[in-house]
Amino acid sequence: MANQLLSTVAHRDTLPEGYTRPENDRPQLADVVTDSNIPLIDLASPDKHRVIAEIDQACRTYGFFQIINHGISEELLEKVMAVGLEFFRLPPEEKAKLYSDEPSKKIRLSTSFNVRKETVHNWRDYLRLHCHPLEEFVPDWPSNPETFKEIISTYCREVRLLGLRLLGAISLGLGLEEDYIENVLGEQEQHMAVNYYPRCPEPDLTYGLPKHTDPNALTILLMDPHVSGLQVLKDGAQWIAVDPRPNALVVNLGDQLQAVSNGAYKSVWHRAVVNAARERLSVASFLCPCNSAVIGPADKLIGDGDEPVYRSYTYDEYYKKFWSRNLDQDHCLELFTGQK
Ligand SMILES: O=C(O)CCC(=O)C(=O)O
Repeated sequence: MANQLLSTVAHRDTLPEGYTRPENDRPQLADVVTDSNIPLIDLASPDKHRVIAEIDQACRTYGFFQIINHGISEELLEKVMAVGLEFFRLPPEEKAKLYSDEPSKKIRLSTSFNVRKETVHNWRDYLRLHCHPLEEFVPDWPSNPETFKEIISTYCREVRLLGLRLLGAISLGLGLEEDYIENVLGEQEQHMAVNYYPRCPEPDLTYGLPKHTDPNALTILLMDPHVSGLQVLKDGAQWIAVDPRPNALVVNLGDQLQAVSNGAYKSVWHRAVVNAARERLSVASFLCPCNSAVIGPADKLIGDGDEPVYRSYTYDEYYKKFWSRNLDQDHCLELFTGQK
């Protein structure tokens, strides 16, 4: 129900019922560190081989990296953030028109992750949009704020081109043909989550989003330039904060690239924590294989005695399995190990 949206009510000094995590599952914010080695890759560098090598290294070690000089203008990034915030500040009756807690709906304003299934909620509202092909979906996107459709569709177009370019570099880094991954993933869908995390009275007790990996191929995240919140798990043990850098985008690998790379690349565990003083917005763009794409380790990567870690499956099978579970359960890809 739309009255579950966090962005429509004022919050006082304690968490409402249903948001407090059990003691053994809290963010332990004092244990989170910053890491000055988080890979930062300049996509405009004239040394293309070096860019590919840096991306390869980042995918093997961290499973994510930040990019600068990616070709999307500062002005557009600012407009996307501004129109996103404007959307969440609309009056409740306007937002209620788009509310749904049905995960299969292609355009929906919702809250937490999967309110129908989960036992503890997350401190997040989100607008979920399907974005490709744009002509098919844009007519049903919010028409309030008035500039929303134009700004977000321009961003979607640019972010898709950027994503395809990155997939080419990732293929080359794996020693595959430049178009290998793009061909495997087929005519990719593109989804967007505009995440809004209101100020939270007790950020130590809850999450904006609990630890999860992304089920898709590649995620490009535009973060609020002023408020931190994204944290990633390094070496399976240490949470590190990914502080925003001006005009940078964060790229993280999803489960499908871990499968294609036969486990050489990591689909990184990440989470969003919330903040007592500031609201925060992030815009995640997901490149997703087409439903019928058959995913599995690339043949070239399982020669020379390397056994396939994952069996082949269709993305449709994977995506249904992902949404039938809780976000923070074990890695969904673990259910797809075995022979090709
Ligand atoms: O808000 C963030 O920093 C993370 C968002 C995210 O992980 C997601 O939308 O899947």
